[in-house]
Amino acid sequence: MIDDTIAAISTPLGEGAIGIVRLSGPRAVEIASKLFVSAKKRDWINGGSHRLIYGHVVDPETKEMVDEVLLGLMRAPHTYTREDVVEFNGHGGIVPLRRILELALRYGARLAEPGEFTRRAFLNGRLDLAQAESIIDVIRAKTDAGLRLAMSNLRGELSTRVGQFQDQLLGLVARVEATIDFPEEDLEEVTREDLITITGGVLSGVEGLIEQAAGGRLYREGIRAAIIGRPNVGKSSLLNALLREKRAIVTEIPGTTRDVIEEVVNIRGIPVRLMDTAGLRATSDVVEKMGVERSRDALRLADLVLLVLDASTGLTDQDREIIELAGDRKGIILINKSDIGDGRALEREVRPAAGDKPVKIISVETGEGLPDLERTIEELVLGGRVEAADTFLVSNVRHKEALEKCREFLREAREGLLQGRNLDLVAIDLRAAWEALGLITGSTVSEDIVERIFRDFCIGK
Ligand SMILES: Nc1nc2c(ncn2[C@@H]2O[C@H](COP(=O)(O)OP(=O)(O)OP(=O)(O)O)[C@@H](O)[C@H]2O)c(=O)[nH]1
Ligand SMILES: [Mg+2]
Repeated sequence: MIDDTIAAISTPLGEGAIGIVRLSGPRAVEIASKLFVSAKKRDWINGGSHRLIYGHVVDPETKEMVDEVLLGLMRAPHTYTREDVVEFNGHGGIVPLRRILELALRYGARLAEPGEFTRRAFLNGRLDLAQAESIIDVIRAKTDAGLRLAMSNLRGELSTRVGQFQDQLLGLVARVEATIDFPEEDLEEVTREDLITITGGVLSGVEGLIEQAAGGRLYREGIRAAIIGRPNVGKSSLLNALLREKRAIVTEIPGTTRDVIEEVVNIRGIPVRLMDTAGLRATSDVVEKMGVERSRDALRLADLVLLVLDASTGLTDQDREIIELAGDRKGIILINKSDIGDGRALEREVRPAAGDKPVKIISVETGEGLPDLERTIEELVLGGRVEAADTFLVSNVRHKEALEKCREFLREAREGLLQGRNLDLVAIDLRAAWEALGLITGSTVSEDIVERIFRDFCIGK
């Protein structure tokens, strides 16, 4: 039983229209009642729950009015933490919020640790671990698709699936153990077939989730893409076009970009960290030389390479060198400036050197080929399987590892059943598979893992 009351500033520190100090725990209302004076001197404490009451925070010792607030009163159990929660909605400035927090601490609250509110929601059974983790993903979502994915996990869709697998496994364990207990009724052929089928069913379900994990991670974390090419081919123009903003300087002078410019763009729901780089060429200019070095670093860091060529100048030796430099990295060759050059001719010329990189003809100037480029990026990073973001249930490495662990035990169990291995051993593997799944929802997770997960949260969440 949790018996202390925690408090924290739950909004970002800085100037804002409002700021919130949140309290949760058995003494939340009592502590708030010492600091808060309702404007109409109402008996708000004994009134209904889930209300906003207008009034002031007053220092009980000095009688100084600290801030004008709306007090949100939410009584257990229908609250974020399932405990009594009080929120002071004050003016969003560091000083008034700190003062309210200090008063709450003075009258009996303890400063909350990072993620402690959410942790209480977990400990009190309002959320399972996967749902609690998805709250960070909601906060950190970079695109609408990423948000949809996080929200589907918050609603518990992954947990439901995992829970179904766990139920099936428990059923299996029960059947296997029943057979162990009554060895004289040796396992019949039909029953063994049955067990193999069910184990195989859970195994393929788990494998399905693992397969999708890469896609889920993409929507959550995104990828890095480097735009490379020789000077003046239109790299910065491409960054601006994908960003829909004039971020990088564009001129007709080769060597305009001297440094790596990074921006996150939303490409069909996938957050892509685009790096516009200095044009690659041999140069004696010191600054440009350093820029070229950084371009090479960006290329090394990138998950995806966008290699830009210029249709109006044709393929040069420099272009060939750059194509070689990109090697067999995942990427797309873009033939730009098709509005003033023969894109098709250059395409024919470059194909033999392109390897398995798709070659696309575009014009940043007219916008030709850009929607198609975005689709190609999506297909390439999703490995050709383009699906809606919320069909990817697994986006978290920890969940993926738990599923992989489960898969190993299930394979072992199925092997055991197929080879007629001792059922005691099969039962051990099935139990271990069940436990691995519990790491996701938190039903079998150890205290220090829980600790580590919530440490990642912000204070006040
Ligand atoms: N006609 C035409 N001009 C383009 C196109 N894309 C870019 N340009 C022009 O090409 C010139 C160079 O564009 P940038 O985007 O600065 O080229 P860059 O590759 O970033 O060049 P560096 O930074 O010097 O390496 C500018 O004058 C652009 O307006 C295109 O599709 N068609
Ligand atoms: Mg540039």
